[in-house]
Formats: sequence, structure tokens, C-alpha cells
Amino acid sequence: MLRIRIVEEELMRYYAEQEMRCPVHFCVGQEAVSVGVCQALAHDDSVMSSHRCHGHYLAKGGSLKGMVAELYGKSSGCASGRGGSMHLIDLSVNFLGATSIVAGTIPIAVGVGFSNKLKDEQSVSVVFFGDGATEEGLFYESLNFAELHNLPVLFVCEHNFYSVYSPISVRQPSSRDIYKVAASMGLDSIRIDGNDVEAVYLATQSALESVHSGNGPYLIEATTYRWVEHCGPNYDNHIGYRSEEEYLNWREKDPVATFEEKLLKDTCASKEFIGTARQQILKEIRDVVDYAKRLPFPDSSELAKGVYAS
Ligand SMILES: Cc1ncc(C[n+]2csc(CCOP(=O)(O)OP(=O)(O)O)c2C)c(N)n1
Ligand SMILES: [Mg+2]
Repeated sequence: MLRIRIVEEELMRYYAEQEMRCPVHFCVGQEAVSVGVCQALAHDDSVMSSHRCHGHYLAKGGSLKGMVAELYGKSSGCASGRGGSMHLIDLSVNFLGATSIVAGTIPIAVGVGFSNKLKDEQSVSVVFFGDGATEEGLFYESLNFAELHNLPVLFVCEHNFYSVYSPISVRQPSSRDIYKVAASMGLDSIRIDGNDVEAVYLATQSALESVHSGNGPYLIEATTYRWVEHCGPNYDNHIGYRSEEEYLNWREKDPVATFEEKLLKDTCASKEFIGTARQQILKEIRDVVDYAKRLPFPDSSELAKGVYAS
């Protein structure tokens, strides 16, 4: 979590230089969902994500160099410099991809689960998406298909209460709970505190046990909060779609600081250990940004590469 946090904070700082020429959706404040889920997964379990994918990619073990080079549009980026922040991929760790189409990867992850089942493989297909994605038809179609075919899929809804500037209260009836929608469609489901990394980890473990024992797909709704604007590195509480008070309440529930305090209190980690980790991560990301800036852009002769299947 600390690595994701520091990487994001540094990228937010570098973003102002305008050398990363792609929209970036930061996940600061939401790190516990990425880490709690991915820590419980096996290497062969696959992950797919959405526009806010940095945390999921890094937590699954995606290459930081590949990610940063991609943000700078460089040819050795994880999507060859063509996708940018919203299209991260690292097949070596079974991070199968992310797209900018809200809910777009949900059916793809269901297809992966279907494939796993047909091939009699034990791996689980995991897909992260936001609360806004549950307003797309694809969400319902995908849950229905996964339940009908008893597929090994774990749906993780990162419920941060907003879709861009629209709070959940203007988008869904207040009496409706996302995890109960899944339950009404026959899935096992649970709502958890997505800022509590241990709760996320334990919930994922039991969800995986359920999937592995043949109970079919499972949905976890993890409540959390994004700290900065929908897209970009700035704080935007002053523009009126959410209150400073609400934001400050969530800052109190900072997943990284809360867990750090717990580790210190339980003497699982020392202040020195955490301080050293902080310095190492800071050096790592600064070195990677320096390296990424020096890499070449893709050659214009490659413009049409990958557009059509050969
Ligand atoms: C199909 C589709 N509709 C609209 C958009 C524009 N859009 C991009 S992100 C976003 C908000 C999605 O909210 P949520 O799923 O809750 O994710 P969050 O940004 O909160 O992480 C929207 C509407 C899009 N990219 N794709
Ligand atoms: Mg949201």
C-alpha cells in the first residue's frame, strides 16, 4: 500500500510537468482494496481493471517500469506506449488488462472465467470496477452469465460513492445496496470496509474458498473514497460536488496510515523499517521516472501496427 501511495504521489507531482500526455485517474485513498484483494490471489489468478488501474496493476505485481514508461508514451511501455494510464497490462503476472470503457472489462473477465472452467483450470478471474460500472447493462449481463454457468469469477466493486461529479445519491435509489443487487441475481456477496486492508484480505480469502468449492461467482463491494479529482492530480473539493467535511472524514480513515499505526502498535514493524521502506520506494519511483523520460517514443512507422490482425 505504501508503494502504491508513494508512486501515485510522485506521479501526481511529475504530472504537472505535462510530459505524461495521457489522462491519469489516481487511486490515492483506495489502496487497501487493490492490496487486500491481490495479496490473497495466487499467481495464476488473473486480474482485469478499469480506468483507475494503477493500484490493481502494481498490487498484482505489474512492472513499475512498464507502467511509468507507458504513462510517458514510450515504446517500451507495457502497452508499447499506445495505451497510456488506462490501458495497463502485464501478462507475466496475469494482469490481463484494463480499459477506459466503464464496465468494459467485466464481460471479458467473465469470458476468462468461462475459459478457465472449460479448461478445468483452478484459477479465478478477478475484475475490479467502480460503483458507476454497476449502472451499465454489461454489469447485469455479466453477473447473470457468470451465475448461470457457475463460473470462477470474483467481482470487486470499489464503491467510492462517485461517478465523476455525480454522487451515488443522484444515480441509484438510496434503498438499494450494490452487494444486494448481486445477491438478488443469485451470487454470494458481501459489503466490506474497503479502507481496512485486513478486512479486504480476509473477505477475499473466503470469497476465493467459496469460488474454489464450486459455489460460482462472488461479488465483494468494498467502500472507499478517492482523495483527488476524478481525473488528474489536483484536489477539487472546492468546486462544489462534494464537501470538504466529507473528504476530511475519509482522510481520517486513511488506509495506509491506519494500517501503519496498527503495525507499530502490534510491534509488527518499527518506525525505522517503515522509514527505510519509504526512502527506498521514493528512490525507486524517481529512478524509474528518470529512466522513462530518457526512453524513445514509438517510431511513426509503427503507427498502424496492431490496428488490424495480420
Ligand atoms: C461506457 C462509458 N461511459 C462513460 C464513460 C465516462 N466515464 C469515465 S470514468 C466514469 C466514472 C466511472 O465511475 P466509477 O465506475 O464509479 O469509477 P471511479 O471513477 O469512481 O473509480 C465515467 C462516467 C466511459 N469512460 N465509458
Ligand atoms: Mg466510483
